[in-house]
Amino acid sequence: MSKKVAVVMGSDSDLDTMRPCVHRLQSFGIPAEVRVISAHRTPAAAEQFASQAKDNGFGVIIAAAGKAAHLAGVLAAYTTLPVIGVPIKTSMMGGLDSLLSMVQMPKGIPVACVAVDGADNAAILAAQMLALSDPDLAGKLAQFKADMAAEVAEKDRTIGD
Ligand code: RP5
Repeated sequence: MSKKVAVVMGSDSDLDTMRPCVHRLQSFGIPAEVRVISAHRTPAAAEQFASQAKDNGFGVIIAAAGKAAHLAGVLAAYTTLPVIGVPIKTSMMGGLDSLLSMVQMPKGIPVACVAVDGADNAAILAAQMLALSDPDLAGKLAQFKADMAAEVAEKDRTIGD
């Protein structure tokens, strides 16, 4: 079985956006643990979670937050695990505030940031990271890409019908 992926979000209001992430991880058979931890409202919990994540069996952390979206960066500060950030869409410029808060990390503490509301891609990227040391998962990812390509090819074939 592959390592666990943590899907951490800054608020339960992020959950609907992040459901596709959890479902995608499940579709690959990756155990996911969903948490609500805020960089600002529960900073001690953020530190504790990230500091212990590796020892607790996690391989990747996915962190979703909106507005002053510091969660991914704060978690990354306390772990050597890869952290994938998902900026959540807001009423401010479609979530550009979240994106910039997440992606503009200082040198030395990277966050791999996907698109605004890019929950599905965060799961796929996490799977690709875990697949480096998990041949079974690598096979599932190869099949996933082949299925996707076949779907597009079928649309290409039938679009003019
Ligand atoms: C962020 O602020 C959360 O990640 C969420 O996207 C946003 C709003 O949070 P709530 O005020 O709805 O709890 O911390």
